[in-house]
Amino acid sequence: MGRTGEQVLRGLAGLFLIEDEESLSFHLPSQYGVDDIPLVIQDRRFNRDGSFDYMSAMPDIMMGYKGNVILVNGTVDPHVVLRRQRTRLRILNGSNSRIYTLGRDDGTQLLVIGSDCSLLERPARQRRVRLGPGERVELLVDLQSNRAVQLMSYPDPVNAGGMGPGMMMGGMAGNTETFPIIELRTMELETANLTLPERLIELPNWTPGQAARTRTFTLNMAMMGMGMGGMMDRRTMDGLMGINGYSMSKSRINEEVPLGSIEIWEIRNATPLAHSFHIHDIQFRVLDRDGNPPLPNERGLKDTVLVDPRSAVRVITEFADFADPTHPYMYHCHILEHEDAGMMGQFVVV
Ligand SMILES: [Cu+2]
Repeated sequence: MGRTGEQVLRGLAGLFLIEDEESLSFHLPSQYGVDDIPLVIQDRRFNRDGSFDYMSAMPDIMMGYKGNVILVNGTVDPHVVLRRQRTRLRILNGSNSRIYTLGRDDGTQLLVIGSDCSLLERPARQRRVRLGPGERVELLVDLQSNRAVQLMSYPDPVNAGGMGPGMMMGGMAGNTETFPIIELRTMELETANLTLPERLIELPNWTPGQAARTRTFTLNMAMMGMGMGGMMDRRTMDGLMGINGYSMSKSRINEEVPLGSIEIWEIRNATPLAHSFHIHDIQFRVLDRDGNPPLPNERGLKDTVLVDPRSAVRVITEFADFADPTHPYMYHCHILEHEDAGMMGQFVVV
């Protein structure tokens, strides 16, 4: 605890690929490493000797660690040679804090089939997919023979500016840059069946009317030296960062959730940075962002959701199992430096 950022930076990040009979029934590309490719996207800074630079300078903590080199599956300047017309990419943003705004450089829309924890109910086409730390997305990419495509990251339309003058470190410190993630090279491609079922899986459709209650989670940062200290409650705030005024403490259970209840969790972000809110134990559906419906790539089951500056996101879920009065689950910001600085809490299901 308190060292997750460094642990992940040094390699402790990966994927589980989970299938069941239903997901296999759609005959999506599934030959691992051939037309079913996991991509873990991370960013790093390097020292001159090639070791990772993990400076806990204040901007690294406040804004989250940002690197100036992109790694995909641990590889600098990555490419993959594809042999099939259609390939499935299972993408994890395994970065400590960077948000990616993914898109294809040839202007073709992304074909999204899955989110963090499930397939979508129906495939969706989107020009861009924003992915915060800890979030996942599954894409199908359709390719043409002998024509390479770059999967790119574009400037974040929502959270581009960082925290204003003095906090920007230049280069890729913000989310304002355009840069390649991975090059998808092709040769002569084996043709594939490019039809897709219009409907994929059925998801639980919890409605606000079923919710026993709404809990609110306000993300706090002590904006030191930035004239924004009034945003936190100094009577209760016991660390640099917290949720509802409390920094993470192993000796504090912040919430008790009754087993079997459906609840709305409303995450409020009054800070000038986007945060990536992650809940253990359950998988949720996103109800809305400031009252607006979520984007198609957020309509699957999820466990991590971006909460943009000065906005609120409501998620809904059912606490159906794994009750235990003593062993808690965590909820936290998935910007790992924020988590390590205390933007985390604990709940039990009883
Ligand atoms: Cu955060």
